[in-house]
Amino acid sequence: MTTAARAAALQARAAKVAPAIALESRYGAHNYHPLPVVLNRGEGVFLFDEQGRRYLDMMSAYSAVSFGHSHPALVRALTEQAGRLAITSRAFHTDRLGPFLETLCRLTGMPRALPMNSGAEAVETAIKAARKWAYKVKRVPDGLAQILVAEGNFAGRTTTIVGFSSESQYRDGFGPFAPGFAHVPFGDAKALEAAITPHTAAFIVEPIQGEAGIVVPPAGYLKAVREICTRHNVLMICDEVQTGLGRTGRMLACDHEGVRPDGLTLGKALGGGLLPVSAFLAREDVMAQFTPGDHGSTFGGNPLAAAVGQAALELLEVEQLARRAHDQGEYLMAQLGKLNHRAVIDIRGKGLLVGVEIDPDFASARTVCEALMAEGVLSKDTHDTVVRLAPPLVIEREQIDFAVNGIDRVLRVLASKQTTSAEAATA
Ligand code: IF1
Repeated sequence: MTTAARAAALQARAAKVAPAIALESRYGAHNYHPLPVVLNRGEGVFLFDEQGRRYLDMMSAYSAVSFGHSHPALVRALTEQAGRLAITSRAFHTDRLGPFLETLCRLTGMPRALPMNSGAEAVETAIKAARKWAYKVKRVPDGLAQILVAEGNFAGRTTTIVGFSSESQYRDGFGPFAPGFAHVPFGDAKALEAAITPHTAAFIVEPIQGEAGIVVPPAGYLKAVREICTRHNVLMICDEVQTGLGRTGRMLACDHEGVRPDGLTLGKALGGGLLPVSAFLAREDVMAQFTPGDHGSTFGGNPLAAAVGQAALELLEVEQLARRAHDQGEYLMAQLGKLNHRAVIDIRGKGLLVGVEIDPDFASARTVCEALMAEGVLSKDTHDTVVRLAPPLVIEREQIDFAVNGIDRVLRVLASKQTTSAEAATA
């Protein structure tokens, strides 16, 4: 049975037992292929399904739930603010936005921040800022600004952004796409320098590529990119929507190499795992390109998002969660390193952003994730072969042990099934 047929059978079986899945299937667009589990409660690192089964969350909503599900301090910040003032638009000032922006700038070392909602909106904001800076400051001829992006990038799902994706599925059927983007190999500083022209406005790059399969560039890459961009007057814009806010063991993944980008996008965990909050941060002359009316968003910088964002940043700092992600990430990598399975062809990442690459001849990462679900561990595959392990930063060591033991059991069972079927085939 093909993977698709097996998945359909799994989905059909799940839909039979779960009305929620049947309703989703009947009334929703089928733009995702979720695991057949219906969650109805989250608490810390745990998620619970409708039957009360408990799961260890090892993907924290693609790193949006770094603080754990429904963190009490963040829920309190949300409910108190929601009861006082939630949405005002930016037509007026509020008492919440300024302090949030100040904290955001202080913790990232960037001078200015523009609040948005989704990560893609922060990236789109970065693109607009870079282009306008190129025309007004670098004096690139109008309409000719070019932005370099890395092969394997993932920066969101808008048509501009998927227009520069290297993943055909994210592009198919959605053209025509915006011009003005060119690809360079990820991790190759020389190729970046060779691609720069007088019209190059910026290089947008994830310090570690998430969706591409937790791809860590060679040591020194970010520093080399910084030097090249400075020398060629090209903006270095780091997309830290996935890697930022402590996830890789430092406040920003750029901090591992002491690199300060000219622009930075944040999202996901900035909303405390409770609501969408993102931001584009940049140096003064870049952010100065936005004058009143140039750019905006109905919900961007609303007092509810600012209050929750502020509480999330304070929690990150007070509980030293970046440090914790470093320490727990080292422990996770050490425990994974003890796995003795031929199916595991690579284990990579930084902090609590880890990918376990599975030999496709052994099983798909999706199959491993489905089996992990039965072990009480929820994770997500990326690019067919990589199991993503990105738990909440508040995870404890015994919970890491539980996840690694689950992976060990799953790989053992899958291996024994393979042996049995191989023996049957030769009998
Ligand atoms: C999906 C993963 C994918 C991002 C980076 C911007 C955005 C993302 C580095 C846009 C979003 C999400 C989107 C989600 C799956 C997930 C993801 F890497 F996190 F696992 F796709 F690669 N920059 N990543 O990772 O942020 O607009 O979604 O808030 O689209 O399926 P967004």
